[in-house]
Amino acid sequence: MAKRKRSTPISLEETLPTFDQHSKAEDLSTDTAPTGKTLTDNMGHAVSDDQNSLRAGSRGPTLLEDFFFREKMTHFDHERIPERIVHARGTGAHGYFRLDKSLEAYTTAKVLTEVGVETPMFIRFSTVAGFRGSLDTARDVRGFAAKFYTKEGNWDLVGNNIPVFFIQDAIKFPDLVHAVKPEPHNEIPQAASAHDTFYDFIAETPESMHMMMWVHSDRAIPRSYGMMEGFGVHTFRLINSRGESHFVKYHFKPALGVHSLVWDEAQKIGGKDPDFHRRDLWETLNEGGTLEWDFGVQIFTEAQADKWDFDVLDPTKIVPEDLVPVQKIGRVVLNRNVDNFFAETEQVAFMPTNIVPGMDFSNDPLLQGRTFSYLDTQLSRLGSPNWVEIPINRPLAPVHNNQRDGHMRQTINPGRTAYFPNRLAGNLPDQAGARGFVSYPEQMRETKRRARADSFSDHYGQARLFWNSMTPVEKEHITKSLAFELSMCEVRDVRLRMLERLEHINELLASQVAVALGEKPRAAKTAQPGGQQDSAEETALLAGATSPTTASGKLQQARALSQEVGQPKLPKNRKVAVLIAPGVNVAQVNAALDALKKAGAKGELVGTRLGDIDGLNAPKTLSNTDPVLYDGVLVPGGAKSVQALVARPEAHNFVVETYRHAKPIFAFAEGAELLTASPIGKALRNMGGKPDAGKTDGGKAAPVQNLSEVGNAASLWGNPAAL
Ligand code: HDD
Repeated sequence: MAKRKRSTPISLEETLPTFDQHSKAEDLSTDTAPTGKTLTDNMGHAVSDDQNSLRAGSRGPTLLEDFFFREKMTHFDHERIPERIVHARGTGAHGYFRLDKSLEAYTTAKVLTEVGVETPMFIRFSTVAGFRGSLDTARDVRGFAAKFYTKEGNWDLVGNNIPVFFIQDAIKFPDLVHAVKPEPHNEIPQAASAHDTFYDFIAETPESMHMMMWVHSDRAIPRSYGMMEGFGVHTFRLINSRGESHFVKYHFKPALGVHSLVWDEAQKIGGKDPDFHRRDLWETLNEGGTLEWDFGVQIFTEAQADKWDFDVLDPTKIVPEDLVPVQKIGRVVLNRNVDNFFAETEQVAFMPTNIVPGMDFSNDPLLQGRTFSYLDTQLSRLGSPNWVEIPINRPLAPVHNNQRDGHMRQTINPGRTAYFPNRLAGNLPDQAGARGFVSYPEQMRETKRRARADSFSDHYGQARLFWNSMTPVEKEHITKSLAFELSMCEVRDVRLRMLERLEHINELLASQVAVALGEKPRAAKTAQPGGQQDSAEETALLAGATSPTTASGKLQQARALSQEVGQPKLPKNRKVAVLIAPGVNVAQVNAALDALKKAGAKGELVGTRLGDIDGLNAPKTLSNTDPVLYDGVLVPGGAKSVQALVARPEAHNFVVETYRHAKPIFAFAEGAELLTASPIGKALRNMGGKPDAGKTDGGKAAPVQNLSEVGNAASLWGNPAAL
């Protein structure tokens, strides 16, 4: 696309010269700083010496007239902007949305009706509670904020990887955030909800119980951003050309399926590589890979919604996919890293109010409050109403209006009229009328009051649905997570009040958590500390193709909620550590790396030392990386190499930790000796050398030509049955 001359009037109807997935990249390129050979200051003066300030004599004081020094220092002093009050820690990437199926029956929005068009996108992923420099793998909700640069202006879907929220009304948001952030007197703990103020608030806020189930599930510790779902959370509206309204919920379904870390891994990764998710995204895109999601919608009418026993305006509720299936309508692909983190990822600003004609809000009271908060926050974060001109934020659609001036205004608006109506400029720019954004003319006959609808009062039904829909392993993880977080609360009363809440969801869950907290079991059922017992009807889920329902038709379980059921388990974007030392069987290593690559996975050489080992290049060593950073480990043959590995405790640790976290271990030829020499050797021998549910090849030497099985064995990834 040619460089846009922003001062030339362009009518709304005029189509953009070209519009495809690259349009935003081309737009951003108009602001990319040229790389020159001569160092200059910001006014273009060539700098003679950037290493010595101007002094009175070589040992005297620095002179005030040193404008090079002052400019450089002043700029540096002002390089930071306030971090986001929530979602401060995050990272983002560019990509596009391709529509495959038109929603013309429901909306006039071009982004959802023009099949085949590739709309440029920017997505920022984040954690909620931690500061900007905190770790990626905290137990937390992940922000999933998507900006679509559509022909009709920007559309932001500012969602999360969890489809419900903690609270029902935006007026409670400051309380929620104050409670979960580090406590104000000592600013502890960082990026963790495991503390008293959070659970004090939650225990007094029963509407948060459904969300509690999700944040204690494995969803809150994703393996990567490309292995988590995204949700618009709220019910929104779509409006078609006849002016009819339908409700809609938006979904992003990851092509790789939903997969998670286990808590032990997540905690260790936090120390070993706090940038774990950020690095995964960066490396994948840098190596030419992509992160992809199916984009889907649940569409339903107000009349349908009126019949359900929950309120679709209540953001603590999902619309189960068994009631309204998700129709996949297109593909979201992330394929390009940013050029500059601050300019793009830090300055990107999302607003739920960025919607296009053919869309509208619902009366969800959380969404209603959000329509105020985001513009307000951008003003304080980015410092001026002209933040909309920042390259990453400005739309591809032309902008022309009478807004002027303010801090850091970039646009040069020619002419003398900056008001409407005007006869001097022919009343331009003119209003679009029905062609522009028109709010849905909903009939309102309510009495003004501060109150919550009765239909918002069931706080436990869907929390139970979630719990009932979990597999035994998933239930065990939720139980352990609750036990962990509540055990970190110092005030016993906070723990006891939370146990009372849990009792409303499931007595066994409450009892098991109680026992772990040193309290009496909450109910008649016997609690097994650390264990999980369930009644038959609670675990009946896995077999059937559809979710079982109760006789009354109410959902007892919903298959889509479990991440162990029906998710694709693919080797793509997985990373395997290949342990090598001098004397390694190079042919085996190369064959293994090839096989992994063919399967879409990546092998990373981890050497006993850095760099060259028998002509192979190890970018990592046993000491500068860790098994928790990989999805599996592979030990190739080569007697000398394996001997050297057996002599290194870190190599044993690779085998043991990978085994503990139920990730695949592959050993070829002599490589099996590391397995048998390691502390898991005994376990392997006890198994009679038989494969342990595919975790190892049982210590048997696997011929090189069978390495393609690396790809097949990778189907094990996604098995959450770890510690
Ligand atoms: Fe929010 C940021 C998602 C409720 C107020 N929110 C923010 C981001 C995401 C969400 C993903 C990060 C955007 C980025 O990457 O820049 N927020 C949600 C979801 C919610 C939600 C899915 C419930 C369904 N948020 C919510 C409420 C309020 C806010 C009820 C206040 C009324 N959120 C904000 C904010 C932030 C924000 C303070 C901080 C930074 C920003 O907006 O740009 O305005």
